[in-house]
Parts: sequence; structure tokens; C-alpha cells
Amino acid sequence: MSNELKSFLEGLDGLAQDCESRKGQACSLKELEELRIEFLGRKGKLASLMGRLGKLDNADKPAGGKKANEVKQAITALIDSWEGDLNAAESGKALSLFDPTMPGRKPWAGSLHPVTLVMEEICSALVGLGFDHVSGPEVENDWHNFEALNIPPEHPARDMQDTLYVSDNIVLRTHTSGMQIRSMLKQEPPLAVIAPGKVYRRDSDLTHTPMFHQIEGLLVDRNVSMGDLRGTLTAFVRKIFGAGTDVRFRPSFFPFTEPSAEVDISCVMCGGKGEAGGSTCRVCKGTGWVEILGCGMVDPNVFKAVGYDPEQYTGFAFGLGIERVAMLKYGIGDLRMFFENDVRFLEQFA
Ligand code: 2NL
Repeated sequence: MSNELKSFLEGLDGLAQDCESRKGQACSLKELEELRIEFLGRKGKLASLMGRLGKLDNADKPAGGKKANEVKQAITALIDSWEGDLNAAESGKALSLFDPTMPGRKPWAGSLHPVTLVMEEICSALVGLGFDHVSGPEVENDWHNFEALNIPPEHPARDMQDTLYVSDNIVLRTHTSGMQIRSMLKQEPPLAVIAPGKVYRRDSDLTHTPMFHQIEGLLVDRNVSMGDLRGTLTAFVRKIFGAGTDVRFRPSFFPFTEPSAEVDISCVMCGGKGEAGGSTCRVCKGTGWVEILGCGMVDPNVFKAVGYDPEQYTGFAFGLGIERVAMLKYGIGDLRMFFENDVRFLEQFA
């Protein structure tokens, strides 16, 4: 073997060893590509060695060319295998961020507000008793909110202290009665409607909020009596608070009903005993009763305002606060809970 060939073959072996010694040096695919160019590129280390192949004796060329091919393939195979390793490492890194065995995150589903839940329950109980659901504006004029309801101009309910005025003649409705006044203006008896919604009062302390929810009911026909009122409301509260609920009617006063009454039910907390666990019941304060709604026979003056003949028709009406019912039903002690919208409170009603 000629010295030229020997030195050429040694050069090729050296190149292969050089490449092998670079194992682990390329830490990214970009660095590996630079390594590939260094060894196999057009102006790379193998290419510059190959310049010496043409200067060998013709007899030595086949052996030199064969070796050069082998070394080229060995280097290519080496770099290809490192590329495989790098790719595996990269995807391993990605997998460690997303452990596919982790349980999925539960989507957050909203739930209805307790005031909405109670409102819907009360409405469907009354619709079940035959009442129609009506709606109307929260910004109301003086006539619908006061005048038609037998609340005269000098009545204290009209005082700026109690009512939120938009202008001289326009208020934020202080009760939902305006909707029922509209129902009566629109149609002749018989009529049975419920009017639920937000109402506004100029009042804000521990037990009052400037906005709260109310539902009122109104039934008008010939020969409607106080007995119809008692029977309807007793059936209604037993639907909401349970069949075992005791009911009592106490005389009261509202400008729009005569006679008027307030309805108490046996205490939802102590069952009417007045004490729970050896101490005075905090819900009924020991009386065994809690007030739940106000009601009465529609005052003839209200009928006159809407053009109904009070000699032909009689009717009953009632009203109740939704937040109050929700507090009793769910044992909530603080009115402010309904308006803070703390999810830890709200999600209990899911
Ligand atoms: C209460 C008491 C009440 C009415 C509301 C009414 C409506 C018309 C005619 C007559 Cl159109 N009355 N509504 C009657 C009695 C009581 O509400 O304590 N509400 C929270």
C-alpha cells in the first residue's frame, strides 16, 4: 500500500473518530444541523479530505473511494441517530408538562340564585292554583304606583323618605301592584294574576335593602269572599312550606285592601314550639309563629280607579317578599348574603 493511500485512510478514520467524540455536544436540533454541516457539508471536513482522493494513484483509488463512502455513511448514521435522540427528548419534555393521566378539570357550571329559585317555586305553585303570570315596568308613574291603589297625595308612603323618585311624577316602583292595575284596566273580571319582580325603597340597613323582590297576587270575580282568600293562601303556603304548616290570619291595615290581614305560619325552625335545643328559637323569638305575607279584600276605591263596579265584583289580593321566604326556607340569617354574590354562598344552591 502506498504511503499516500495509507495517510488518506488514516485521515478518514480520524474523521469518523472525531465525529463520534462529539456525541452529546449538540443540545438542540439547530446545533446538530451545524455539526452535520461541519462534517458533511459542501465545504465540510469530509469534502476537504475528498480533494485528496483524486491525487491518489489510479490503483489506489477504488480502495480510497470505498473507505470514503463507508465513513460518510457511518457519520450520516451517527448524526441521524443523535437527531432521533434529540426529538425523543423534546417530546418527553412536552409530555412532562401535560401528564395525560391527570384527571380533567371540571368545568364550572353556574347555578340559579336562591332568590330566583324561590321566585320560580312560588310562581309555579300559584300558576298551579290557576293564576296567570304578568309583568310590567320597574319605573312607574305616580298614578299606577299610588293613586290607583288608594294611596292619597299626603299619604306617608309617598314621602321622599320611603320612595325613590325619578322626577315629580315618576318613581321606582315601591311594590308590584302597578302591573295588576294594568291587568284590570285591560280586562274585565274574572281575573287571577300574579305579578313578580324587583321593587325599590329608600331604605338600607341590616334587614332592608334598597332593592328587593316581591310577588303579589290578585283575584277578582263575583262573590269572592274572605273564605276564598283563606283557602287559597293556606293551600299556597302549605305547597311552599309543607303540608304540616299551621296558618293564622291577624287583622292588619293596607290602604288598598279592606279588611286587611297578615298571615303567620308555624315557625319553620322550631315547628311552632318556640324553642329549639333547650333555648329560645332565634327565628320566631319564642312565639312559634313567623309572618309570611300580607293580604286582604280589594278596597272598593281600587276597583273604582280601574273602572270595575264594586257592587258587582269583589276580590282578594296578597303580597310577599321573596328574600324573606328564601331566608326562612333555607335558614339564612343575614339578608346581605343575597346581594354580596359570594360564590361560596351561591354554589350551595346548585
Ligand atoms: C305585603 C303586603 C299586599 C296587596 C299587597 C294589592 C294589589 C292590588 C289591589 C289590592 Cl292591585 N292589593 N296588593 C294587598 C295586600 C297586601 O302586600 O306585605 N307585601 C310584601
